Amino acid sequence: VKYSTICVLGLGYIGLPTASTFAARNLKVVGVDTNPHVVEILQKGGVHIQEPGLRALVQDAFRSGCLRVASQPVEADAFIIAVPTPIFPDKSADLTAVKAAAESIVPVLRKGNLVILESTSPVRTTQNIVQPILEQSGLKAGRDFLLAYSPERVLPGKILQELVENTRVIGGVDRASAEAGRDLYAVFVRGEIVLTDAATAETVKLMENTFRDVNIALANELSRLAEKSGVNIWEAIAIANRHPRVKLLRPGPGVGGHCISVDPWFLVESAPGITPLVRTAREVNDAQPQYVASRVEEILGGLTGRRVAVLGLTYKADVDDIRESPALDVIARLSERGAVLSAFDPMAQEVSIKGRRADSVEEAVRGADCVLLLVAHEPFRAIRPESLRPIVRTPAVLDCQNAWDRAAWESCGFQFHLLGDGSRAITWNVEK
Ligand code: SAJ
Repeated sequence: VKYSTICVLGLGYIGLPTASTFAARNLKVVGVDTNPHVVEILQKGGVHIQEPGLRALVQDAFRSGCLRVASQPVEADAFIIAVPTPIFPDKSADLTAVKAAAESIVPVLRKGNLVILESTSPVRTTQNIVQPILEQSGLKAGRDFLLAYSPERVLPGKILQELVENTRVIGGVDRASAEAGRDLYAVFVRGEIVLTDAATAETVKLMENTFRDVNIALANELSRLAEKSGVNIWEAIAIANRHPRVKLLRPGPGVGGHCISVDPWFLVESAPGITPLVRTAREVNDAQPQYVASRVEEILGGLTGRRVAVLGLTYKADVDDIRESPALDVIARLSERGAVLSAFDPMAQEVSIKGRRADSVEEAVRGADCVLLLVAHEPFRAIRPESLRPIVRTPAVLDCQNAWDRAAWESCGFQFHLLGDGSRAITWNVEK
């Protein structure tokens, strides 16, 4: 093994799984986080992130002695930067954490080291931002140390599996750097490892998430249209997707998470004049929570004093992450217009919202005028409408995820509404 000691900067959703996966392959890993709270939790044997399998992996890594945590980088053969790259309120990229991480490597950078940036970043960040910072060490990228960009592409909820199985892209500032990156990740990656240059790898990452954002925006726009034209969008999409070259995504209450709702802005920021499509898709998806709030208003004939029970707060099903969650935006908009809210999410118990936090579905739904399903967590899919009918005040439902069965709700007296369904008929081709 060429690289036997690794320092991973940033122990979040990507850094922690990456650090512990290397440790599981017997590399000596030091995980670094600038948040003392994160370091403390990990040192006490806890894990601050919910992700299937992660707790056990981290605990094994500590037990084997291959993983330890620190608040500052130490000398190592390779450094991996996996810190957040959020956007400022004006939608421009906030590279504060990437810059700080690169600066913290400078004092410990040695000849022959490999540095990899994993954080999703605007195109040319590796060469124009990270490289000059690292070169403050007096060492030159390409000549004295190796530098590459390798985007993470894992899906929250399946991180550990996808980390190993997905195709890994490595973009070097030169060929030797890309090859060095391959040698490092080959320790655990079973998928293909594709080598390219740094700017291409940065572009690839942004394109992937933009592809998804644009397609979700299309689904959202078509779903609004379907409501107007008396069609069920879910039925229409199910049939259109039988075409061998069509793959429409799903409409919903909006796009959240720290990736898809953020990354397209990096492309727009770099050239606003030539990216109208990317920008419009972002705007369509960002307008979706407002659209959902208006649907609830329509269903109830007004919102003032009406009680809305919100099920789901996270940005998508079966994860605990609330970053950029459209559900929180829907709640804010309903409450602005005078609705009285109660909300329940078994995955995100700590979040504070405008309204009451309930501890169960029943508690959230009791006395409600509308049950609003925003996130299709597994336990919500299994809800039996007959158990809720006696405890609501007005039996109305808006399902924004196509998770529930119209016939079952209607048969126990609910007025059932489905986002994107203007037909209000039973569908023939939709699988739930
Ligand atoms: N959503 C829809 N309709 C859909 C699919 C998703 O409304 O048909 C919504 C979800 O509810 C959620 C948001 O979009 O609010 C994003 O969810 P997601 O599951 O599409 O993606 P993320 O953000 O969890 O993870 C994405 C992944 N990118 C792609 O699939 C191209 C993942 O592979 C990346 O690693 C990750 O972004 C990242 O870190 O960039």
